[in-house]
Amino acid sequence: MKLYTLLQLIFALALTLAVLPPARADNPIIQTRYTADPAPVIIHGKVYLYTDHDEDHATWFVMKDWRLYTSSDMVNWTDEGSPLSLKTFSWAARDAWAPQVIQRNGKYYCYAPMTQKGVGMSVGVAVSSKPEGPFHDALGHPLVHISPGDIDPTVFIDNDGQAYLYWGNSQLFYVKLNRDMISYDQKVGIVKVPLTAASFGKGPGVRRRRTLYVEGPWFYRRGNLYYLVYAAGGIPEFIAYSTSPGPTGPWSYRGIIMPNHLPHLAFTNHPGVIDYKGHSYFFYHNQALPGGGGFDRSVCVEEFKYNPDGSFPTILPTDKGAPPIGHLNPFKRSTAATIAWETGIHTETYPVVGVCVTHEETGAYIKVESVDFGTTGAKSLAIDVASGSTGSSLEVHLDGADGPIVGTVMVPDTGGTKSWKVLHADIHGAKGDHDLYFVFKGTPGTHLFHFLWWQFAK
Ligand code: FUB
Repeated sequence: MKLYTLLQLIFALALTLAVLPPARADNPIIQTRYTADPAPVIIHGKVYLYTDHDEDHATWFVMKDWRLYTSSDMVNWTDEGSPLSLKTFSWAARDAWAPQVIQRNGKYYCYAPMTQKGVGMSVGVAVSSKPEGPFHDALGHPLVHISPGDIDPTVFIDNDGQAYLYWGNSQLFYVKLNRDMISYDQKVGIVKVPLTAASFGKGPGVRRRRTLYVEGPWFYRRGNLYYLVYAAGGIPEFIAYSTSPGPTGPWSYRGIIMPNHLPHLAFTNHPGVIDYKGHSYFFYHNQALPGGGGFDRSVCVEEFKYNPDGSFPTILPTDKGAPPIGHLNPFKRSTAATIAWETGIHTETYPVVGVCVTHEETGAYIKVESVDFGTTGAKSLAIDVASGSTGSSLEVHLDGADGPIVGTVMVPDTGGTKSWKVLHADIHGAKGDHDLYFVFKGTPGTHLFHFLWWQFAK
């Protein structure tokens, strides 16, 4: 190749890299904590994603509270804190496992499994007047307990108003919930679903596994078809599904949705499926975050399309995740805990102010994806921070933590990390649609400042 042609090629490549949008890597969608067992639900036009929470450095399931994240664009997730925990249930000993929340009569009901003191796994129900909680134990005792496999409740209200709760590990049960959502039809009682190869696939036959069904059922209806999507096959688990013409069966095994033995998947998996703004989404968990493992898992999401007959395509885990389905409006106040991707930060809930970003060190950043500054652009930025030290700043970059800088807010000592102050900076060159990066700068090795919310002005 002639030197001239080679130079042309290098120049063309450099130009292409310069104009390419930044590579997206948004899975796992929550990076500030290990999260598992996603339970998404649409409330007030937003996706409310309830998860459980694996404690750091766990060598078994060490899970004490449930977490909530919300999004209206599928890429920026706002940490809403912990709406309930084991402390919500006086009878709970440990194991805050896979929950699901549903709305009825202006109230929100959270069904959650946990170990009942001296008994074993049981399913409780908590209620709140707000989806963000706090939730309160509705009964003071479990809603159901029938076997050691009483985990992973999934709840659904059918078109005729009848609500169903399915659950179970190795065995599958359901009850017909009464309209109060905290009791069930005692005449029907707890129904054990027959696990047959036709309904749930032929299993390995070892121990009790005559079918593929293991745990983590996710029950819903789409058109006239009822779906049970579940963790299957033993360890490592894949995700499979069955469908039925009615809410209580007969179920027909339909195949595998997400195989196992793929990079970053954990030995468990757990589905959550929703349709939102004309798109279909499949939530699951893996172990892809740094330090991750089978007991330090992370929730992910993929967009998919049902086949015309309502069957699922194969869905493979990606590190890209789902594309954005909207733009974030930077001229409306956003909490600092609204994050598409981050490195080096934590989120904490503080009395009075709520969830904020903490413990950020120099170089840490928050990425907020697909932010539309419009054609006139932003002229200034306001941030609410609390700091006990001097010499820190928050840099505002576009399209990369080292992308063009459009402003810097100097952060003085505000009187301590409980003393909140709104600070301003001029912004230059923030127009159009960009990924926004807040980069924390200050003395290396020290915690800089707490960051509560931000808002641009035109
Ligand atoms: O997270 C604890 C348990 O692991 C869940 O209840 C199961 O679905 C599995 O993901």
